[in-house]
Amino acid sequence: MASFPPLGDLGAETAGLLARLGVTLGKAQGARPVHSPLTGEVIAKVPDTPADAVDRALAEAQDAFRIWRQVPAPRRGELVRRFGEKLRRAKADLARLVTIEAGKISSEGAGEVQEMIDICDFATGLSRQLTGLTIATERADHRMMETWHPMGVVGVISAFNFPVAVWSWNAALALVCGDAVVWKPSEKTPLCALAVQALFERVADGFADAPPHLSTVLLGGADAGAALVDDARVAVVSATGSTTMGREVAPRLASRFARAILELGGNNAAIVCPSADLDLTVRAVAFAAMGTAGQRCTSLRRLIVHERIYDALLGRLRRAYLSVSVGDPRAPDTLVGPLIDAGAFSAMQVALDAARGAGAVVTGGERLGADILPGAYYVRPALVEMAAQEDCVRSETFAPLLYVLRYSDLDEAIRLQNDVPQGLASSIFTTDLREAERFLSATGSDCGIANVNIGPSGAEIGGAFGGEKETGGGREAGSDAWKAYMRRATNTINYGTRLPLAQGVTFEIE
Ligand code: UN1
Repeated sequence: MASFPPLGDLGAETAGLLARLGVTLGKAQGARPVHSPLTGEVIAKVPDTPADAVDRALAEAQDAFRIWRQVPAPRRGELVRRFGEKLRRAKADLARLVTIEAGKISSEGAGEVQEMIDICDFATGLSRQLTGLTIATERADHRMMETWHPMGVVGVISAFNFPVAVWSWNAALALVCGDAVVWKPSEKTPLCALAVQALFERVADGFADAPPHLSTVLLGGADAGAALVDDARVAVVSATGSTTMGREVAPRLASRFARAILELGGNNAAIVCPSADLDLTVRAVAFAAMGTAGQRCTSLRRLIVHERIYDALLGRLRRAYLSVSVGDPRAPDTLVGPLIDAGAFSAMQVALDAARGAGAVVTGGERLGADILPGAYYVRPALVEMAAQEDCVRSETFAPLLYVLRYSDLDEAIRLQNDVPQGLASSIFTTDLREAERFLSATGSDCGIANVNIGPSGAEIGGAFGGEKETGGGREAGSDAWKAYMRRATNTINYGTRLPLAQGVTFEIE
């Protein structure tokens, strides 16, 4: 049975965590209140970074970059390795802070910090593998190669739902690539950012090769993000958030030819085929759609089920939706914590009303515990069965709301899967090799992530993370995503005495 947290305890617990994590909060004027989604209460107040301090921070980050780019990459990797060690020691406290500030259940809070540790390990190894190609040249006595150089200051704009991991994907790579990092976290989760910054500073302070201001946090609303987007001193901006935010940011970055790494909205689907292992599918769908209270970019939002197994699967899913434990995310048996705030709750209700208006059959979706905690937004996840992929299904609602559609042949299912503006993550559940391979082929899923027999969420850091279309096209974390944090130079070297020109061009002067 669901339990809800008591009001009034969280401020003291947060203060204790912040002290252990090394954060001292200033008492600046106009301080911004930080609410915990667990109860809605104010757990701390943080100052916005004033405009003149933002300007100073960008100048200092540039100075840090100029020094850091000269430190050999494996030494840079050593700093990131030590930071990973620090995170291992701080994991329990930081994970708890993630739970209190972002509302994740305990195991997902811990998983998020683990994701930081994993990317630090990955980046440490990468620091010895920043390799360029040697390319055959068409000219005698020439050599052609690529060298990769640090890019500059990397601005990171992150969202509330992954308040620490997404920064770390960017920062760990940027740091081994020789860049300095300036972070504008979500105004909903500044405490997590301050804690990570405090941990990083303690490691960097004890590392002689690290200049000051290698990592900086800017607190505030859209203005602080705009400073990163518009300032010529910021070479790369990695922004995670809604497509609406991306539409603001992308043209401004393009207008100054800055490099953009965009990870925007998703509208992730799973196709369930007649041969699917239903036990596994039910578990995968439950985690992907209800986990993190539906507040992952990769959360499952659309389920496209073959008509032959529709009733069997939906019967099991309805039971899971009605019985899943919603409540205090710190309780060990809770699977679904609160939504981040009132705005998230009302967006979910608007989407549910639109679906009902289109004739949908809705299971769940109601608010829970409002009488005990009027400032917190717990909801029963909603299963929304629809006859067709109506317009309301085609936009992302950041809540535990799963639209269910029926299909009869795979072409139709793939068409439905791709027929949304977003292109982040996707899955197919099947034991039929042909169906699986078709889904992964050029005529299959059009997403940046396409999985077989696992849900669309919960990616490991070893692969490149991101998606196409309105998701923005950026890639972060593993594989060769590091290349976005460096600039490539193509070098051609003539070690002969003649000067042959490319393409056989002659240009003889006397
Ligand atoms: C996000 O929601 O912005 O694949 C990131 C996942 C996580 C990251 C999600 N590793 O669900």
